[in-house]
Amino acid sequence: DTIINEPKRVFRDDHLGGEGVDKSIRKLKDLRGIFKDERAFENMDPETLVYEVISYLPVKEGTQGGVYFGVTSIFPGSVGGEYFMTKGHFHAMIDRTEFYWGIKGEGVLILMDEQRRVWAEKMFPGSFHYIPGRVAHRVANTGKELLSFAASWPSDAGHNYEEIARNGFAKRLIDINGVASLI
Ligand code: S6P
Ligand code: ZN
Repeated sequence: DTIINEPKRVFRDDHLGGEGVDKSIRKLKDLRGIFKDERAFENMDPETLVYEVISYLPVKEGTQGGVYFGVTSIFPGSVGGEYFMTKGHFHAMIDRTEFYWGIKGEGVLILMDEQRRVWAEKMFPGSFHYIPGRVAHRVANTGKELLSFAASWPSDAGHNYEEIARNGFAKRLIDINGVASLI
C-alpha cells in the first residue's frame, strides 16, 4: 500500500524482466534473401548477430484493445554496402498503426505503402515516428554504433513477413561514398 515499486527498465541488458517478455535475435543466416548483394552475403559469417528485439507482451497475441512494447537493437554493419536492417513487415491486420522512437545511435526508418511508394525518416535519440496503417516498415542502422529504438503497437496487429520476403521494398538504403542513399 505504501510501497513504491521498481519500474520496468527499457534499455538493453537490464530491461523488462519477468513474465510476458520475449527476446528474439536475428543472425545473418535468418536474413537470407533480404540483402541485394548475395555474393557479399555468402562471404560473411552466417552467425553474425544483426539485431535483437526485446518485447513486453502483457496480453495474448491477437487481443483487441491491448498494446505491446518492444526495444529493437540493430548492430552496425553492412552487406555489400547495404546497411544491417530488420526484415520489415506489414501488419497482418494491415490497418494497424505503430509508434517508433529513437533511443540510441543513428538510422533510417524506411516506409512503403501498398502501391510500393517508399519514403524514409531519419532516426536518432529522441526522434519520433508514427507509422500509419497499410504501411510496411523496416529500420536500417546507418551509424558506427548500436542503433536502439522503442516501438509500441496494438496486440492484434500481428506480422505479415511474406509480402516483404517475396517482393522486398521498392528501394534500398545503400552506403555510397559514406552517404546513406535510398535507391
Ligand atoms: C512490431 C515492430 C517491431 C519489429 C522489430 C523487428 O510490430 O514493428 O518490434 O518487430 O523492430 O523488425 P521485424 O521486421 O524483424 O519484425
Ligand atoms: Zn510493426
